[in-house]
Amino acid sequence: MSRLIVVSNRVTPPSGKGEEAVGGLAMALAAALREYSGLWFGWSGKTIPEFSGQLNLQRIDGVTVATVDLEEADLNEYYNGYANKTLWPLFHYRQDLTAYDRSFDEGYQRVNRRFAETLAPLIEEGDLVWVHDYHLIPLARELRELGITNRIGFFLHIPWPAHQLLTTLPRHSELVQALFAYDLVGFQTPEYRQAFEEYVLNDADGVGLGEGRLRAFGRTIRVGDFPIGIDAEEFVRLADSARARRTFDVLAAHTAFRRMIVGVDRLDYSKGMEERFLGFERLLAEHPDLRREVLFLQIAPISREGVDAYREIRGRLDALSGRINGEYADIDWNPVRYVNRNYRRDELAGVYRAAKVALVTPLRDGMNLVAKEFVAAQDPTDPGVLVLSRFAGAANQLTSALIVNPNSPEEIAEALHQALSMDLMERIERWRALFDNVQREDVTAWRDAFVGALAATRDRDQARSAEGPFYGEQARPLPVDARLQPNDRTERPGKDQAGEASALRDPEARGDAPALRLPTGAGRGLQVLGRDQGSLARPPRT
Ligand code: ADQ
Repeated sequence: MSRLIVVSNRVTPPSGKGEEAVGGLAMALAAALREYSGLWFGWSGKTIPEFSGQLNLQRIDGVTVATVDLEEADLNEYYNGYANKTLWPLFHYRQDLTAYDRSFDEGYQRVNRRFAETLAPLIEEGDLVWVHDYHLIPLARELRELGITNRIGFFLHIPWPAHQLLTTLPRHSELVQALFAYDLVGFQTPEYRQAFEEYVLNDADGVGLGEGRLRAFGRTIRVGDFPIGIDAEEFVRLADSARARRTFDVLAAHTAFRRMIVGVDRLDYSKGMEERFLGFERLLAEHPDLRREVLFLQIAPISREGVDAYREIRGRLDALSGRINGEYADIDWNPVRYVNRNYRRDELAGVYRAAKVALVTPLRDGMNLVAKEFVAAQDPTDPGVLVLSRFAGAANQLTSALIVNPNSPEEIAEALHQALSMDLMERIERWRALFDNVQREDVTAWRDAFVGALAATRDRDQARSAEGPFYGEQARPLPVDARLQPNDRTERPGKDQAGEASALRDPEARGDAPALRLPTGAGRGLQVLGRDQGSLARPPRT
């Protein structure tokens, strides 16, 4: 079986059994990596004065993790710059917040090149490489230029914008061309895939060859939609855990005789929280009978503090929650409870279960996992109601939710009223349909569909493997040993001479000392670190 190499901006494997702080996506990727004896590569989250290319390797709960530090300029131009000030707002239809700065673009290309140079020596023949998200679009092109001919897939977690919008991006053609260095490009929904196809056909002189194949820039790739899911089974279990029950009890005591509406989002302008607050305010204004009967809990951990737009939305939400509470609060009731903290996943499960309604109303969202987590956490005999934005990717699957236009506080207020008045039979009926989908199209189904499609690309397109500019004379693949320094050729994190992946076996399982038998010099340097649960225990702020 091929090894799997996962590449993402941040690397967040679970740090041990019983750990409930790591997201379902990280769990699913870690499980795949254990299954395929692969490794997970990305940025360490740390900055150093000057980029060294030093690779840090760790073995965390059966997963090999390889990270690299970046320098301050990389953080500003690549992460806070092109990724989060250019691509994120544009792909979420916020052209007003989109910054076009040449240094951001240069930093983005530079970091992708640096990632490629550090990663390339770790890639072996037959490995499948799975690259995640908008931070890393040019990575495959950079790897190809270093002679990597492996199958490389890309999955975009966020929306792909309409082609008219994409053309407002300087050098949009280069960005799309970079995606043609992959073998498979995956989107969350058919709508995003179609938007990509439209760009290729209209703006890149491309052609559709049928069966999800697209040809442009002298290359043929496969495209598909792979809606991401959650680990539904795990979430059901979490909702029944001791900590979830305790959280449920605490909230039940605090909301006695009241019904709780919940919102859980990273603090991000794409999540529609201002409009949501206004929708709740409207509910209170239009239904005086509901005042004191309802309470809106918004949990919104702060994210991307290095970007101005995030500081601004934070200020506006503080003001808005203060205004609503100022207008309607009573000595024993605050209508809005607004908290900026991270919670463990089992605590979140308890929060979801205690809520009668979830307001998931992003203005644009690739998928939105909170909607699915809320569904999985419900009590089947007395489930809450999901109010869901039509612009969340999840709306394609969760059609039995109350679907709203998140730009309209009126629609949000009406849906809230309908949810709060819904009888038990209708709630159960809607919930069953939702849960059926959440369970069926879970994270494992997503992962297997993507990896399966990636593995099949060359089978179906054998002839193509030696074709196109990325496989041309100039980029003839080098044998893997030729890409390593002479003293790097021992103990690579792959198969050893006996053909066994012994270097990848969990040293804890064998009772080995903490030092790992891992490569001695891949990339431009290598640092093998011991197990470090603390630094990886909490989900990172993205
Ligand atoms: P995000 O924009 O981060 O992800 P989302 O899909 O909702 O959005 O995932 C957020 C995750 O963070 C959820 O698992 C949620 O439980 C967790 N979370 C939120 N608030 C938390 C808190 N206070 N404490 C702890 N955990 C919290 C991007 C895209 C999405 C896409 C995902 C996955 O923007 O559209 O669904 O990737 O592809």
